[in-house]
Amino acid sequence: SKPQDQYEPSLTTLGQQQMAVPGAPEGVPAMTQAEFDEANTIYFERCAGCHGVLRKGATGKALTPDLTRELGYEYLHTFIEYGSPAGMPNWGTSGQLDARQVDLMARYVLQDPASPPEWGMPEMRDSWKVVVAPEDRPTEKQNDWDLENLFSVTLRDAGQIALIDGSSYEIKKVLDTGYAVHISRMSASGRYLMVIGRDAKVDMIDLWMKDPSIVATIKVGAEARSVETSKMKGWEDKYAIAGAYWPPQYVIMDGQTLEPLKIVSTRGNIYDEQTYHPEPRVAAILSSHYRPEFLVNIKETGKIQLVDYTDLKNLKITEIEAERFLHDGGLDSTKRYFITAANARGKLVVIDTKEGKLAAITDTGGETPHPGRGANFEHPTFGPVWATSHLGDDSVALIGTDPEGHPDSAWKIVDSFPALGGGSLFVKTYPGSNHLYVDATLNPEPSISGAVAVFKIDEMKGDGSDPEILTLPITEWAGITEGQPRVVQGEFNKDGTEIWFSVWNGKDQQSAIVVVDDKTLELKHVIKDERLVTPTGKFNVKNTQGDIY
Ligand code: DHE
Repeated sequence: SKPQDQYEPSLTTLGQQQMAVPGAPEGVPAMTQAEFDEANTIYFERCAGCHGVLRKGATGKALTPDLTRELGYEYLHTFIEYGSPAGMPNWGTSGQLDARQVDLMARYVLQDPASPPEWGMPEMRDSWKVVVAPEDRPTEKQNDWDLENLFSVTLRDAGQIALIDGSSYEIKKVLDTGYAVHISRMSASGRYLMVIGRDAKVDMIDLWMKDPSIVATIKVGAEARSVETSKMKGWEDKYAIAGAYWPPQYVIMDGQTLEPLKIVSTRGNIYDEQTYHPEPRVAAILSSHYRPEFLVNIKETGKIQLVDYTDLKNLKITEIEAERFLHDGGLDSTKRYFITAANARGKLVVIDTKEGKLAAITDTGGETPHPGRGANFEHPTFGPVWATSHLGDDSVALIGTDPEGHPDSAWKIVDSFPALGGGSLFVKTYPGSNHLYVDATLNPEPSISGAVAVFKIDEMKGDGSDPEILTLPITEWAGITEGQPRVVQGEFNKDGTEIWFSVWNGKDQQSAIVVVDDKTLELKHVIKDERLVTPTGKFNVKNTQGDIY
């Protein structure tokens, strides 16, 4: 099990510090302190990401007591047990929460929310540790690993990442990190791997060491999802940035040591109504290839900040009015445009990172777009397009991304067609591949959440007819029969010849990674290992370094 870092207060403790002693208002089921603490931890680990720390809602519905008490215990219990096709996971029937915990959570959301404390420079500096100083690190690569083909795989509930070799499928190393690492990002040089836990712990791994290890670590808040490094020419590996959900802020750090240099709060007014929001969380962060800037999505207020990192003392931020509920997104194939989902608004926002301006806001025609980083390919009719699937329905939407060569299609939804079902999280293809892959991870139906849809790009007609869906039975290929394993997030190897899918099962159940041959769509390999606990995100070093997707 994972050693608890001594400086790292648990989320339960964070919640407790300011939590009123639970005495239930009239009509609200009572909870003991121990029950409230347990539910509070489950809430932070499972629910806060969608519903917000203050329970004001975003990807998920608002769960403030005025609303939950209106809905009542029975309704909440059923929702938590069975989920909904619109994206609420079926926590009970999937076995992720047991009957006692479902009851606990239904009672918990009827109570007043706990508000965790702030996390400023003193707390960050206390948590910051340089394990190996830059001058004590190797000056050249000291191992024989094929770094470009290495995959950093999140072992979500174990609080670890696995480094897996892309040709031998061997687990080279498992590292203890923060809890439920959300993403891995590579530094521009391809040397440093940055990971961020849901608990806002950032770890920096030096892949040049004989035995790649964590060389610096810091905790940037209580809840977080994003980390990135400076990629502009001349600024490679100079800075890192991490965005937090709680407190709502981001921090710019030294790219060699993670020393915290500048914290920027994102609290402020919603872009259109111009009313104050106490919890505008930092969602996706990307690094511009055209300017020395980080692109920071601020979810609840609907703003995208372009943060110029050339002069941190006289920080220049371009703030773009975009759309509320900004979440994930990625670059187009030229890396000039950033396309990102305002998920609860059903929209895509396009930023021109060269001009530093809004290029377009487009309705996807679907419910809750969730692209991950999206998928770039050359459509036979519409030229370069970028794809997203949806959490709330089965549709895949394609947006034209070539304003020069295909001005008529640029930033318009040029086609939309059904995949396997709602609950999709990620789409994927690769330069040169003829396949677009679409998962349906959160679909309540096991035969759907356990499979992946594939579409042949050269057969996309663009005449309004739906392309044929090929279904890959990934869970069946993994040979896992227990639980409701969910297939999530395809990622290609360095040559673009294989795509890897996680088969994500319960913590005490068997999980796997299934490797598919991209040409033949046949099963190539199944990685099973007792260390592979709840694998979710997979990040190939080369693709992550070069923003290839
Ligand atoms: Fe994610 C990306 C937030 C649930 C796996 N997820 C992101 C990003 C954000 C985000 C803001 C973009 C980061 C960036 O690019 O800088 N995710 C959230 C949530 O708020 C949400 C909805 C709820 C929560 O409680 O966290 C959520 N995400 C999940 C999961 O349940 C997933 C499937 C499993 C897990 O590990 O928790 C999950 N999210 C991922 C992955 C990526 C991601 C694998 C990166 C995709 C990529 O290809 O880059």
